[in-house]
Amino acid sequence: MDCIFCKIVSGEIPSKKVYEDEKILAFYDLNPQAKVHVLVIPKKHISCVDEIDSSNSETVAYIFEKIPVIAKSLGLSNGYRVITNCGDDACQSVKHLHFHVLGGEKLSERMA
Ligand code: DGP
Repeated sequence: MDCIFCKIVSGEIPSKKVYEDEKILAFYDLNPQAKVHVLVIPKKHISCVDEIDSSNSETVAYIFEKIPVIAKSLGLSNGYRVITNCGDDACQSVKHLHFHVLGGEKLSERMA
């Protein structure tokens, strides 16, 4: 499958990793939209939120257990935003489920 994030998981494309274990990977976004902007992804390909079901929701729950740990390690003690885009209307550009974790500064009140 021609998926950029699967290639980042395999190491074919380099990334600046902030957390990794057997199930998930977190790395800095190439085009940061906040002082701190990392992406948290499942290693196993899931295309977007639309594809979450009982076969993979455990991994998604695991990601949400790890996001606070990752945020703490990045020093985001004053809060952060978690965003996921799904499909064309949301401008999802990489079709591998990912959660943007944004912080390190006061973010806009607008989300869209
Ligand atoms: P989205 O629009 O929600 O699909 O966000 C995709 C994000 O992925 C976007 O903020 C830029 C980031 N991105 C795309 N290609 C790469 C890459 O090769 N490396 C890294 N680190 N980030 C990437």
